[in-house]
Amino acid sequence: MGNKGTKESSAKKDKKGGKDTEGSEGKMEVPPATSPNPSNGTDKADADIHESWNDRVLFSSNNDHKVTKDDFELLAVIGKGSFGKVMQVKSKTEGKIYAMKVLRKEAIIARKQVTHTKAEKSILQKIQHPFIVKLHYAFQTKDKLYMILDYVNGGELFFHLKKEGRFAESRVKFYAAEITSAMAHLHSLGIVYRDLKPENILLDSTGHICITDFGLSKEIKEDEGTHTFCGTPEYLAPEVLKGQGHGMAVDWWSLGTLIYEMLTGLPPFYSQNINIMYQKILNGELRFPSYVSPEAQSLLEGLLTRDVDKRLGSGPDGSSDVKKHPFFKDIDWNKLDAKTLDPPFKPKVKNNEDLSQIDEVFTGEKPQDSLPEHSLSDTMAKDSNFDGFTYNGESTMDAGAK
Ligand code: FS9
Repeated sequence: MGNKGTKESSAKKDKKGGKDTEGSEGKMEVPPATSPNPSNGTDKADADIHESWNDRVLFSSNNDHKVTKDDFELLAVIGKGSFGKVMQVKSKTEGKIYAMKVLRKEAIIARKQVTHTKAEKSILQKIQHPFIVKLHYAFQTKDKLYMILDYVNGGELFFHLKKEGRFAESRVKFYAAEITSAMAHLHSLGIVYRDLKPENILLDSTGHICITDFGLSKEIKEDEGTHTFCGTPEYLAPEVLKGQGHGMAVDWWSLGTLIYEMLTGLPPFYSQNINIMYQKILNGELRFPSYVSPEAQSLLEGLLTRDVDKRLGSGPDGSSDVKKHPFFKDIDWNKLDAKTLDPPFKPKVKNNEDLSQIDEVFTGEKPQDSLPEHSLSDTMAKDSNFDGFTYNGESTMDAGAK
């Protein structure tokens, strides 16, 4: 299998250097309270990368062991971009399969994604949620940042949607509820996801939702300090297009577009022509095929309300307003979060190492942690970017692990 014949995965698009690739600047926005350094891409922010990165996020059986890249056997490439790549790896000490995201510091600095990279790491580190990917370890070498994440192998939700055209409403309800639960949790921590779209949502091997992509690295943005948008806009709220805000409500709008697309096969304001799509998002009429139930239509009218203050989910207790909507009336939210509701569809994967849902563009590639390690001291410019880093000639995580 793979993504052939469908809209390409964001990873594949990036590999091909397509312009309308990945969505925009960082996906996660940390509110000022938890983000002491909102000035993106500054030298100060660059310096912080190094200090805040190395972490054993969860404890392994051997608490004294410093985790390094040498603890992982590289199995396959599963995603690739100009910032780095994502590989399926196997822990030599635990025997467990993980996804290892490797990012080149140089590229992150050059594309001014330092703040977003750090936000992704610190947010993932904080979050424990059944439908959000878990970050197990973070470490670095002189040139690269590493994140060891759950390996999730049921395929992109997008891939399954394109294959099947559209989903039955009961199936949409299940996915929508799991995503709503994840958004509610993020919002409760003051985090706006900002990039809810089918490419960023995977299924795990049992068919539950797993949101894996938390910001950064899927660049395309020239400058993270501004909020211009370069990608395709179909899931963006009108206020984002107008540059008028990035509050929690943008996630409820995006959830609306996603639910609409799962129900009908296309986003609500879609056009192949990007300019027309912009206009439709700003002014287009919301219309439904007759097979969409009244409850679903009502939910979508609520979520796809252009006036931010009137949008479903924008109230003081926004998440519970969404959860209480009649569309979700038969969802037991406690059972949902406990993963005791039976997923409506089980991905055809044999086991945790099964790569059949991953695009062979990547899996055909020899896995190596290569991209020649440039010396960061090669140029003065790079040096100054890293001023203040606690780097001491041998990466803390690399020490003793040549
Ligand atoms: N288990 C399986 N697949 C995962 N994927 C979701 C993320 C995808 C990805 O990161 N693609 C990508 C990465 C870059 C980067 F620069 F970061 F390297 C650039 C462009 C695209 C890969 C497939 C996954 N994620 C966590 N666990 C997972």
